[in-house]
Amino acid sequence: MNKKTTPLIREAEKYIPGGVNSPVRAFGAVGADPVFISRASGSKVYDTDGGEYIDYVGSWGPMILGHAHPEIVRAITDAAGRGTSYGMPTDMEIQMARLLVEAFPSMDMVRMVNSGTEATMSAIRLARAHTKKNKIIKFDGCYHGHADSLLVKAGSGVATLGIPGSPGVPAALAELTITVPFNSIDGVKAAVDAHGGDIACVIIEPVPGNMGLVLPRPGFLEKLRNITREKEILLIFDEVISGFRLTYGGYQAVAGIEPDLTCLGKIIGGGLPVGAFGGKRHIMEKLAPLGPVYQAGTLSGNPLAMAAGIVTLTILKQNGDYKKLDDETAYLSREMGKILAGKGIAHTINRIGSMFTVFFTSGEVTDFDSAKRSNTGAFADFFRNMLSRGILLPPSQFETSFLSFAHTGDDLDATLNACREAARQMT
Ligand code: HOZ
Repeated sequence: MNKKTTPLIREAEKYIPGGVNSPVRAFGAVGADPVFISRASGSKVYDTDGGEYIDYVGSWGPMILGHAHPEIVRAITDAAGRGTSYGMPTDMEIQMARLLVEAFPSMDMVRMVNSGTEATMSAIRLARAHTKKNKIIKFDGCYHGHADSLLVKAGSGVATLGIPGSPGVPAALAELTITVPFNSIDGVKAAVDAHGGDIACVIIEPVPGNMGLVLPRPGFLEKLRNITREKEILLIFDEVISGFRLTYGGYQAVAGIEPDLTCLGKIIGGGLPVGAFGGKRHIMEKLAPLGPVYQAGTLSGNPLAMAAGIVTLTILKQNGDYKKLDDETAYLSREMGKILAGKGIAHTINRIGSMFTVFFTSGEVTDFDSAKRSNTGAFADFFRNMLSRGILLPPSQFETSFLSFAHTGDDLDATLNACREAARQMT
């Protein structure tokens, strides 16, 4: 680990709670001080001491084209020269909306916001207004940002820090959030039976990436769609992570399912703050100014974010070789598995496309409970060993690693060499 980061975190702690502006960055769960980044390029990030790391965080998902992609940098620079914010509509917002609607057949209309949290929070308000019902169902370990209703049994930083319940969220509000184990259709049926006609929506990450990576069992999402349709409950897919990550468009296309509302973020902003939610016209038309459901934002549709997002989506649409990314990630995770197995280290690797998580348990990981059975001490040990060898993984067992189009064969070889040494150290 580099020398300058320790003083920087101590300095940051004087002014910023925990020294970080988002808890998962604090490295607390892996027993290390955070790496402070000074720049990034392609597959690499560089710390303030000049240390170089092959990056599998990818800003928690957005950087699918790699860092500082020249066309994105140019688009942002050009946009900035024309002004950084107008608080008025632009033609770029039309281009972005058209790209999203064309990529998601379930969406006729889309509203841009500034983060995934805003997208999910707004989609839930819209679902409640549309159905005139109050309760929502979410899944244990799924994370949909930090809006009050969505922190109940949440993944990501909430899981990493082991925060019980949701202090600061009024009980009366938390009681409206019903939680169910991921992959449990019986759990969904029981919740729907118990709460009768008052469930407005079910919100789900179709491919959860915030309890580590967990995959939906075959048939689970279809059954969820059938139940929600039958009971007139809106189905919201949170594709903030999975959108444009596994294919051009959403995982919903891969699964062959049309949710009622979709939430997006991360990749669609090419690394700038962005979010979006959309769905069928008759639902979206309930939003102000057409309808009574209020939702707004001074920076929504910001020209820099639109410029970066449009270029990112255009490159992905024209040249996004998702099959190559899938093959490379399959190779990396398979070889990592062989190395860990060779040293007798209990592990399970979940992977889909360019997303993967190494869990330190020999059992299957299919939901939050099984994810929590992973040996987080072993993960921390592995993380620190990899970091000291120039490999930056997400600093929590309950997150997902991402490959980008910028990762090279040499990067993968270097990662496997580091993994070999880490595994040797761990045994
Ligand atoms: N959803 C991201 C992690 N899984 C957000 C990162 C953060 O909380 O800073």
